[in-house]
Amino acid sequence: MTQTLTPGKRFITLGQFIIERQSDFPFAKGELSRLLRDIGIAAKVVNREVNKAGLADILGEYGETNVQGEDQKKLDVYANEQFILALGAGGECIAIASEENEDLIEIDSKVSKDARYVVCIDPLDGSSNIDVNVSIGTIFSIYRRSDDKHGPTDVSDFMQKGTEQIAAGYVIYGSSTMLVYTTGNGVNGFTLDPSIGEFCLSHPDMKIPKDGAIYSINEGNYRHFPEGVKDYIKYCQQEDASTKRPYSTRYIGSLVADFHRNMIKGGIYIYPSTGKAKNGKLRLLYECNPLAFIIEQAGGKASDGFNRIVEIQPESLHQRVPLFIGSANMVAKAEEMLALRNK
Ligand code: P6P
Repeated sequence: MTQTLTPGKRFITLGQFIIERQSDFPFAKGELSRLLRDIGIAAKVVNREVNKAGLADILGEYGETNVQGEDQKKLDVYANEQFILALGAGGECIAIASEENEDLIEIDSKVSKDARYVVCIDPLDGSSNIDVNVSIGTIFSIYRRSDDKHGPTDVSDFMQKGTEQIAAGYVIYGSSTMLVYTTGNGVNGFTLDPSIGEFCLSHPDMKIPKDGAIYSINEGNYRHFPEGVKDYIKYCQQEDASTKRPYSTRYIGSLVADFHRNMIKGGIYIYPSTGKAKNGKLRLLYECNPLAFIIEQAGGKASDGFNRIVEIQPESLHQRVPLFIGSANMVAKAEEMLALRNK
């Protein structure tokens, strides 16, 4: 007797989803699929260590400082190594620009010598929160070398505007571990199911609300903010029921966590120029551009207060830019207030 299988709600793993969507990607020879697979593998390995950071002696200062002059925690170094190893072994990536390395990391291996992709990565953003058990994240951005570029890579492969990104994503190591990415055909979120060790589609076609009621900024720097930013903060704090103000302020101090909350609930995250950092703190290549690509694909906005982030021409690997990112109408309002002060 034949058994009829009544298909239940089949979960879709990241690998299955990438293959099913491969036709979305112009260079559909499986290259992007392998790159995203490699990143997914490294994210699972990093997740395992993040989950036990409080237990292993991996916690605590590594004793070195990274190119940003920040104390490197052992987990930063570990995460950086895991992503470099995974991307190096996958054969699709020829070089990496990492927050943790001053210079490019060239993948010098037989499998990668004809690779066409470069990856920008912040392997463990918000790592100062590791010791206090606050969510942290990985942010990545993938570019294709221009077709006329062959042979050894150099910085010019990375000096591409954010509009040229082939793919971008982030991993948030939080109450659950999620991988969220776009290849320019919408944004999809996958939650790690530890029981099967797979990222499973949990947030298909993510869209950020056009409006929100949360603003996220380190108001400890208030006195150094540009006047237009101070005006916007006052606007957020004014009573106006029709626009759900006063907004709530939420600032986790971990970009990926603040960004992801706003993706789900709506809101704006701002890291403007401050007295200490005239171009803000966040880096264009491996923080602002990937998140800007994602937010625009989800219906939001990302600017430096005046210009679309993804249209900024990069000039150096670790270049910083001010960041206003989140719900489209909230970012537009902030830009409007900055423009009024710049007349
Ligand atoms: P501040 C973490 O170091 C980070 O790069 C982001 O994750 C976070 O949003 C920001 O810096 C926090 O910076 O100056 O407010 O402590």
